[in-house]
Amino acid sequence: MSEINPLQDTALMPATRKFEDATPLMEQPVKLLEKANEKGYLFFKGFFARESILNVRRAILQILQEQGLLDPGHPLMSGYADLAALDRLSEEDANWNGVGVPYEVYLAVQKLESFHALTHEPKLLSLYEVLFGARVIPHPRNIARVMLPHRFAHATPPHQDFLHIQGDYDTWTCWIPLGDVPRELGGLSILEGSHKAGLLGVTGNPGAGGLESILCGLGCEWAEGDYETGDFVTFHSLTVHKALPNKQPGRVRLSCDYRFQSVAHPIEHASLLPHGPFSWDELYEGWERKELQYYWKQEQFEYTSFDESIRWQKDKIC
Ligand SMILES: O=C(O)CCC(=O)C(=O)O
Repeated sequence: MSEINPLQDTALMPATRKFEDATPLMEQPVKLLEKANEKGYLFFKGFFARESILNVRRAILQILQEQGLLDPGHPLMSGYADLAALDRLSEEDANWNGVGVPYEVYLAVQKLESFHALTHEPKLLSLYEVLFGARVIPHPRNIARVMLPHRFAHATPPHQDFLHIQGDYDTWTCWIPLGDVPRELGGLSILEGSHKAGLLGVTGNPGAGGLESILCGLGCEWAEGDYETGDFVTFHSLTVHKALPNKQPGRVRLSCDYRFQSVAHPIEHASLLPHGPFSWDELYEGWERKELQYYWKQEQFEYTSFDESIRWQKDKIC
């Protein structure tokens, strides 16, 4: 008889429910906080102006096009990859530094002012100010997810961001799809209320981040939805989340992960570094808005150091 792997056994997997739109709570801060504390996440419909999201999408797709990775037979904005070109990539190139794209692509994306500027949208900062009851700082270490459908691609496994960011538990991730991301294109799914379980044990996984949280016996349900341009989801650093598999053949899934916290809370040094072996001076080349550069340097942070040991508590398997 084959042994049951509890991480893969669908009979043991939690049920799913649909995202509820938290937009009506934006005018009711107490209720917004209650919801955030109860569920560990908030989903907003149509929060961003479509054009500001589509500008970033367009800029990233142009980079992919310049690198010969898009199918010229489809309109640019539909984001269809050239599968033959992807097939020619070696595993090292296709998944450089674990980010799922070649080096040239990721560097060019990280240099985009529009990609970093989204974290400074006043409406977004105001929302986090309500959540934290304090002045807020967006981490500059922004991550672009350019999920190319190549043969080395893996959906992001269930995990808690605290494993990777550390610093303060009350750090929230903001996941913004760059364009419509229906479930079948691999939207982000959230394990409701999982932040209350504390830091979970992990095992290795080849998807983004390399770690999968062990979920047995949590009794939480997955929440998910079909994201449209302008929607986003935000969640606590202990809230478990995962990407659904991309089932749309040939299509690239684009999104960004940003992180926010109170300026008064501790931060881990790496949250102030670029995502990748780049320098800020290199990334800032050609930017117009000086106020988006080195903006965190005026803060007096309390720093924490990275604790590697929390990433390898494999003994906690259920
Ligand atoms: O977009 C993904 O696949 C992963 C995103 C993620 O894990 C995050 O935003 O923390």
